[in-house]
Amino acid sequence: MRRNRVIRLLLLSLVLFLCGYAATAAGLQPTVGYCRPDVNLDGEIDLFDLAIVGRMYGLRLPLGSQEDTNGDGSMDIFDLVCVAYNMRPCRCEPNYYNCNDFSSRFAAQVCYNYCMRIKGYDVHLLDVDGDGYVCEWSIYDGR
Ligand SMILES: [Ca+2]
Ligand SMILES: [Ca+2]
Ligand SMILES: [Ca+2]
Repeated sequence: MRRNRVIRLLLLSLVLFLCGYAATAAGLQPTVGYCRPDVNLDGEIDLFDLAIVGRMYGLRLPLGSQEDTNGDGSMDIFDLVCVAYNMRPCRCEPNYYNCNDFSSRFAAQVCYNYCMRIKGYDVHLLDVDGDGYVCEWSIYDGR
């Protein structure tokens, strides 16, 4: 009995896989292996996108809904992973933040490290003395 169930599940998986493959081949939106993490279409992948997925977690949606990152009609772990995996710690537009915009010095350091990697320089001017440590002069002593 259990063996039949396993075989049925395997067959179902194969059918779903082939459906996705056929849809892709036909130029339709694929149902698997697809990730559109900018849920609110604001050009950034951040906590706002994650919050939308979290709020709608477990819901069934019409196919192709904007909030559904992989277009499979349900808000589930795949949508959470899609957003979380692509999230950036902060924006790297020049001088967008000051030290007191971050919840902690550590958060500022994470942002600095990320933008240094992406842009190659201290876009927010968080490290005035250039020693690689941000917000040292700030009276705010983050955790
Ligand atoms: Ca977004
Ligand atoms: Ca989904
Ligand atoms: Ca410094």
